[in-house]
Amino acid sequence: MPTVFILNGPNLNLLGVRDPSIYGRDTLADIEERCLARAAALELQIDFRQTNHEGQLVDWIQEARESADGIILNAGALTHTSVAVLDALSAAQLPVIEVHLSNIFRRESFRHHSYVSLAATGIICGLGAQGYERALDALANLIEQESDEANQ
Ligand code: CA2
Repeated sequence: MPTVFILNGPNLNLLGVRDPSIYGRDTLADIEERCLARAAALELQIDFRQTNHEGQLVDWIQEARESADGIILNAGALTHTSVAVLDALSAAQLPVIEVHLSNIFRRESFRHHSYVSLAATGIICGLGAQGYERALDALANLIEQESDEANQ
């Protein structure tokens, strides 16, 4: 079964605890459960992780290069600051879906720029927890397309 790494960056462990008007009421554990159910339906295996540390995120993206078929990434605030995360994603040479719970374009202007987008295949933002499920749908298609092309 193809494997998808679902990686979450700084402060996403606080979901459901504060700011429900921006990020919704789901905790990160709730989002993981929704992803597990959707992945089972799509016949994908997922590895769902969260870290508050930039270097750890870079290490996991490097690991994905070896062990995964695609990446779903909500890099949290590192989205707007981290060239290191961008470089790791570029090196991974995998399909990447960038996810944000909130619509970053309706928020402060510093959230309008994303380094992650420069290496992302696609972006989903503003749909709350549902965005992770839609990202799995998109990755399932991309992974299937890649395997069809490899078998031609
Ligand atoms: O909308 C998103 O998913 C974000 O990636 C969330 C990040 C933010 O820095 C990005 O601009 C957009 C923040 C995650 C922090 O989540 C919290 C949850 C509850 C309470 C405080 C922070």
